Amino acid sequence: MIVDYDSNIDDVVALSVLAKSPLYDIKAIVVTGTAFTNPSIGAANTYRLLELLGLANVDVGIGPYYTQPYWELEQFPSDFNSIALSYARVIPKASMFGADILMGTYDKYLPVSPRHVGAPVVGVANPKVPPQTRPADQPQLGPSLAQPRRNPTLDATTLSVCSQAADIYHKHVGLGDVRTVLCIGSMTSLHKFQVTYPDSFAKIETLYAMFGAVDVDGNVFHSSPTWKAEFNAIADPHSAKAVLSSAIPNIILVPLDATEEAPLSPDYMDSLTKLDSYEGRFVSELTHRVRNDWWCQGFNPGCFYGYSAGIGSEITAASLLDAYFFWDPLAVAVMIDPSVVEFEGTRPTTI
Ligand SMILES: [Ca+2]
Repeated sequence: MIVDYDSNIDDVVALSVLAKSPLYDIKAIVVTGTAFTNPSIGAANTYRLLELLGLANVDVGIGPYYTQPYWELEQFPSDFNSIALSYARVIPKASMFGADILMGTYDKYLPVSPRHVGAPVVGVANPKVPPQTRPADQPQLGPSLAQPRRNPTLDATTLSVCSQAADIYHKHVGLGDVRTVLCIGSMTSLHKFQVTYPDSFAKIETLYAMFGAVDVDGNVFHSSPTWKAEFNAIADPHSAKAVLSSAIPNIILVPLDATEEAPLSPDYMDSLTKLDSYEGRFVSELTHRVRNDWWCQGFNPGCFYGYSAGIGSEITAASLLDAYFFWDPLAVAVMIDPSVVEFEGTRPTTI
């Protein structure tokens, strides 16, 4: 299977859980560049996480930096602030305290990987992530964007372990035997695969995705007072609409309606502290750091952010259950044990 993610905190937790399951054989990771993630840093962290998880030979693809229609641009689009991208702009790129350094755990827990991408992210000042030197056998990135150049060949044997996401998808779905995809970020890379290699895309049989909000509010907290948008949906709704309107036979969405039943509750956080494997300690410390630090430093140090309580609210028993959730890990849990949730057999009609 292929995991398509945005290398954020809960993505990393989800992949750590999935890697331990004997039910799935992970062939490749795709790091989408849309929304929160800085893709070259996300890919570098992914290489290191794969080392930790014993998956050092798994391919990593880097998705487009922009949503469509800006996929192929190598320069920052002049009309980026136009209404056309207003939905994408509501999600800022990660800060140095967030996904880029995995709340500071990346140098404590993640082994150094001999594989890494070779260029610093343009436009993101992060003194704690020094520029890396590209080894001669690693792919050259584009001149201004943190993603590989398009591979001119379609031969799987010449595709690098680090290539554009669509090429990596094609290698494993079109030319290989992967039929299952888990998407826990925007659907930008998946849609790029859809339009670049339509015959390969048609071979996908099952898509799991943490996506959407059906009968509950969204979770893009700063987007609008209405809070209707779910993060992965608003990051690239056009790509999502194309993918979800395709002929993939089995599409299993895990929306906010389900994930809101899986908060970082104090009881569950306590249980994480009892994990004694290296991977378990990593997940425990990462989730504790995000629970303790998320939003608080930027808005009101010492206070915790909760949905209903609002930014900078006092920490209460209710707010602890109403802030950060196991969004992406729940999608993995559904893949491993579908009985953890109840299913409704409808497709969303509004994207
Ligand atoms: Ca994610």
